[in-house]
Amino acid sequence: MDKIIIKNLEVFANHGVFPEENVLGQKFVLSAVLFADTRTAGMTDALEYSIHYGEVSQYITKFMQEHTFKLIEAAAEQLAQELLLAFPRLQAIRLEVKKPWAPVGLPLETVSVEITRGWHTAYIALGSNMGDKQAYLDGAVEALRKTRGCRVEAVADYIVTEPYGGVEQDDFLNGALKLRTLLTPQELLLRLNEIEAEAGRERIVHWGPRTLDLDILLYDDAVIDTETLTVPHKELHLRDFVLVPLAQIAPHVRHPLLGRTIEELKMEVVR
Ligand code: A4P
Ligand code: MG
Repeated sequence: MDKIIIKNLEVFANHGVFPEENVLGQKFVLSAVLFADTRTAGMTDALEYSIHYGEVSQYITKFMQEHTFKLIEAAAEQLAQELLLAFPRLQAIRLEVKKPWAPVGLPLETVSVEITRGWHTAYIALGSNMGDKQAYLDGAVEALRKTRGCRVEAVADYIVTEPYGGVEQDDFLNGALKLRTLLTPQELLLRLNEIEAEAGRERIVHWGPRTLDLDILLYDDAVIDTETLTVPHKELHLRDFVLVPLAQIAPHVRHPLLGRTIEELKMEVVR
């Protein structure tokens, strides 16, 4: 992807573990690589299609001066997040915070932290088969919309489906949504679990009735297999109640393990 690069912006600010650092302040030097598509700006010569590096530099300066963190890790993390939220064309950022006057008592040139953060695309399955099912699904969409660092970009039509998995229970209402997120997969799972808990979800019977079930179907092209999280979702390719809504919003997205598109997977399951 294209880059806009800001190198060695000096800011006098008050971050540090020692109380003197928070009072006296010191020099910080920041560099940022802004990842964005600059093609249209390049072809039209119009700033509105790019990111104003002057505004980004002002933003960085103000942010560093208005906050006090103990760690440059925290300064970098929070600043990267704020920039990604504030500048819509910014897809990802590599940010380095250098501290040339770090009180180490040795003749080093600088210490620094460098991080890369950005927007990710996740697809979430929604399901409910208790109470006011539509209200539970709508509530989940709304809760994700309000989550900091999450943007709901598309919501599939809800569909009524017969229960799958052998447990005798009421019909489901199922859906899927596309999310742009700054959260990591684990953070996203925790947030989904919170939203389920707020909907009164109790885990009694595995695969049993639930007010709200939120599963991560895909997260970029990530392949994850840990005790708490499997991505792509283990049964994604087997379930019509997942593939039908997902194919509505992501027909051409490819399953990173099976190499087939969602539309192709759907056609195999729905006959
Ligand atoms: N977990 C692992 N990977 C993921 C992931 N990609 N997304 C872990 C979300 N969670 C993931 O889930 C158990 C654990 O799976 C979580 O703690 C998480 O760490 P759970 O929601 O607590 O329990 P569950 O719902 O009983 O299991 P699960 O696997 O979510 O059930 P399913 O597979 O979603 O099946 N029939 C129809 N027609 N429509 C449905 O929506 N849903 C189910 C539940 C059964 N039959 C259905 C439907
Ligand atoms: Mg679940």
